[in-house]
Amino acid sequence: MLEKNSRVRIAMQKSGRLSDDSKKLLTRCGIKINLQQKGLIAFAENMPIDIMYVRDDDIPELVIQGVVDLGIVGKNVLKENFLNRKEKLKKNLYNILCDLDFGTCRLSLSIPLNVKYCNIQYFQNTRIATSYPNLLKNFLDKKKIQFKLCSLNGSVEVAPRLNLADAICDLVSTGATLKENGLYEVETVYISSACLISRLGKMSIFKENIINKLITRIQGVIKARESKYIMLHAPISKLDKVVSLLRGAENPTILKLANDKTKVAMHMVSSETLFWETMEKLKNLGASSILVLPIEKMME
Ligand code: PRT
Ligand code: ZN
Repeated sequence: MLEKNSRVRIAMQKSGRLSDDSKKLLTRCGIKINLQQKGLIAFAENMPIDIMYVRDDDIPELVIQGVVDLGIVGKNVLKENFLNRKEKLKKNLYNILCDLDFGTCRLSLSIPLNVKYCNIQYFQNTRIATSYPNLLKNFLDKKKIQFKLCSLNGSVEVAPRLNLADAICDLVSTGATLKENGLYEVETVYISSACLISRLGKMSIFKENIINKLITRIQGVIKARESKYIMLHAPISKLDKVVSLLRGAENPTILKLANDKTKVAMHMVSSETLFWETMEKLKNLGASSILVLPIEKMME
């Protein structure tokens, strides 16, 4: 029998850098979300899962307070939330269930291009604009650097031009925003990516089973995304060398060719990512008919 509140509630970003990837991940996991629903909560049609669309900064608290069972959020937001707590509240507040393969970025200190940077002492008594005051203070305190905080919620990168600050501490992914604003990175404060967290406290066996199923599927989706199915013909004398070029392909399937006794066909799954370079190296070893295929789903 289904108990009350037996649906697993997941909080994810409503609109922003993590929202598309979060939705895609759940869709890939086979969860059919009714995308027509525009409200705060959407219901999955084929699993007992509800999605709550919120601002990313609210996700840690929603999980900590038990309003939702799971959350998809950047580690930067989690760490900032943690550091913002009073000392006695800095305990284990949620579980990180798995790392996700999106939302990758770094929180960096950047300064104007026309300023020379020697070392961290540069920041002594400077004005630094950021939306991450706690991560910044935590980093600079360890280096015994005093600074003046210029707390901004958005458009941090314009602060030096407006003479509001001498430097900024902001998230960077491609670096294009810094470039456009005449700034360059000099120190990495924190490296981040998205993760799946769960609330503490007892859950029913029913919910635990759904969550475990979801974690297995997420891990399968991530594994499939970083893996490729490779088929090629290789000289029998070079099999070991071929395998050594392909990460994770230690156990290939080997098949005879109809009309060539010097070569065999090899089928394998590999997590090799530098594919053009690797294909050139395979070709140099005498491999031919190289096919690289994406993998739709994977379960070990
Ligand atoms: O409205 P809401 O509060 O939900 O969203 P938000 O505006 O606070 O957050 P959003 O959507 O900008 O970011 C959500 C999360 O995505 C962050 O907490 C990070 O975990 C992750 N993430 C990954 C990023 C970036 N990459 C990123 N590049 N968050 C923000 N940026 C911004 C950065 O602040 C800067 O303005 O993108 C710009 C730099 O990007 P590049 O590519 O030019 O370097
Ligand atoms: Zn936010």
